[in-house]
This record gives sequence, C-alpha cells and structure tokens, in this order.
Amino acid sequence: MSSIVKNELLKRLFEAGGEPVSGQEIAEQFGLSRTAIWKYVKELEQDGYEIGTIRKKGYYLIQAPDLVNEANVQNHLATKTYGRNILYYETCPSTQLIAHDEAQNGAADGTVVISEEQTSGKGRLSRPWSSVSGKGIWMSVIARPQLTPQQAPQMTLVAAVAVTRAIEELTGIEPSIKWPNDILVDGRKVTGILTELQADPDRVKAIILGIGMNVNQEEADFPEELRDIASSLKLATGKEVDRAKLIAKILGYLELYVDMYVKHGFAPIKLVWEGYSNTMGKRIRAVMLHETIEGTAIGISDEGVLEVRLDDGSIRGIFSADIEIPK
Ligand code: BT5
Repeated sequence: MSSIVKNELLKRLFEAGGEPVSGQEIAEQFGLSRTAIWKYVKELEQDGYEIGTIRKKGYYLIQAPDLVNEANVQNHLATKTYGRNILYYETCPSTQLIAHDEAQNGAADGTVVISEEQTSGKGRLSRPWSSVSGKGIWMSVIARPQLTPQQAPQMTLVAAVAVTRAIEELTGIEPSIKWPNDILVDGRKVTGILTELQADPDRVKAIILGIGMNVNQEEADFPEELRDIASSLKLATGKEVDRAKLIAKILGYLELYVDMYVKHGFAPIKLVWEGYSNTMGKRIRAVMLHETIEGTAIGISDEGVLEVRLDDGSIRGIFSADIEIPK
C-alpha cells in the first residue's frame, strides 16, 4: 500500500509540473488521513525530492533527484509497452542476471531492470563491465518480440541503432557504431550492448538486452585500464546529461525499431545502421575465439553478419568477433 500511495503522489507531482497538488484529494482517494500523506511527502524528501508546500493548496515539486528510478524515468516516457514496468535497484551484482530470472518467471514484454550501480556488471564472454554508482545507465530490457531464434542476433544491431539515435537527439553529438555492439564517441567506447536469449528451438521466449552507457563519469571515475579506451557523454559534451530522460528516449526508440524489425524485417534497420557505422569500407582486424583475420569490411548481411573481403578476394561472414581498426 505505502509504495502505491507514494508512487501516485509522485506521479501527480510530476504531472502538475510545479503547480500544487492537493494532499486532501489523495488522502480521500486512498481513504487516508492528511497526516499520512504528509508522511509520504517527508519520505519523498528523504529520497532526495525537493517539495514545497502552499497552505490550503497542497504540495508542489521543486526538483527531482538525479536518480534513474521508476517515477523519474516514467515522467519522460512516451512508449506503449517498453518501460511501463520498471524494477529499480540502488545496487545489484548485474541487471542482466535479475532480468533473466524475471523473464523466466514471466515478466511482461518491455519490462526493464535498472540499477544505479552494478558490483559485477558483465560484458560478452563474461568480461567485466565497469558500472560506477549514479553516473551511468546500467539496464536490461526484457523483450518478447515475435521472432525466430535465427532472427535474434540482429537485435544487438536494432538496440545499437536505438541507443545511437537517442544519444544523438538528446545531446547533439553523433556517435558511431562499431560492429556489433560498441557505440563510440571520438573513437572511445561510451556504450556496450549485451544480447542474450531465452528460446525454444523454434521460438524466442525472451531477449535480454543489456545496455551499459557511460553518461556522467569524469575521467577519474574509470578504472585505470579503461581511461584510454572509454569515454562518457559528459566528457564528450562538457555537460551533465539527465539519465532518466535519456533512458526514456532509448526505450522510445527501442520500441519503435523492434516493432519495425518485426513488421518489416531487417532491411530498414540495416539502412539506419549503415549510416552510423564506422566500420564499413575500412580495413579491419576481426579477433575471434580461435583465429584473427584482416580484410575490408564491406557490409552487413540481412542476418546481421559482418561481411569482410579478404586479401585473396574471397568474402568471409563474421558472426561474432572483436573488431579492431588498424591505424
Ligand atoms: C559489452 O561487452 O560491451 C557489453 C556490455 C554490457 C553491459 C550491460 S550494463 C547492464 C547489463 N548488465 C550487465 O551485467 N551487463 C549489461 P564487450 O564487447 O565484451 O566489452 C567488454 C569490454 O569493454 C571490457 O573487457 C573492457 O575492456 C571494456 N569496458 C568495461 N567497462 C567499460 C565501460 N564502463 N566503458 C567502456 N568500456 C568498458
């Protein structure tokens, strides 16, 4: 009960956009006393919300804290499904692990797990992912699109396009995508995407899209070994970025592009993706588990496979690799 009333109160404070909200009305709606409502206002203040009071008129929101909780994200959200159910943590080992459990237990399409901090965030092949508290976006989206398991790997590229569009729109910088899952600004990684699958042989049950984005870190917030290869949106723009607003925008584009992929196939996504790619036409080195090859990246196939022309003129399809662009 308590969190329902508190959420409703917060929702109304947001909706009122700084105008007063009547405590009396909420009290009546939930059959509570005005003092009970006042206690929730105090709780919100303890959570970091600045709330003012006008006698006989009610409470108004002065400022929301820089948190990526449900209320702050949903305040900016314009989606039908994505982000309508948000599970928020101050800290957790990895949002990806929680999202897997939630998906197993039947979480709805578009459910999002968000944490201020991850203590053991992970990348592909279980590599560590640095996720300091309060400075980034560490979230996992549970998507249940009508796709076959063969169509699932392209979801990494769908997510990359959504994230890139969102960053571009909110900050004005134009990031580039390095196949398959890195988003770079000035050649440094600002975002990594981890796509994992729960499927039957013929049907996708859930795709867990892990998105890790460096937003407001200063250089000193990165571990030593990442300082030369990672960047944040703040380092790139010189400005703090509103993480909750950015999450809402990412979810908006994600919903749009996933829907486009399901309805129209990969071709339209591929076009947008190629526009952002920094890899096409370039000489690249693809480091795979058991071999490394060099050649020219010539495109991606409708399966999302990277096509590389080798020096002998033959063409190789790369399903999974780390790409380096030799200087
Ligand atoms: C990725 O893997 O880029 C996927 C990262 C996905 C992280 C999200 S956060 C929410 C969700 N929950 C999780 O636990 N994970 C997902 P990969 O391409 O394997 O890149 C990993 C490499 O990136 C590491 O080996 C480091 O070199 C580098 N790295 C680690 N942390 C970084 C950071 N914060 N910024 C930039 N690079 C980083």
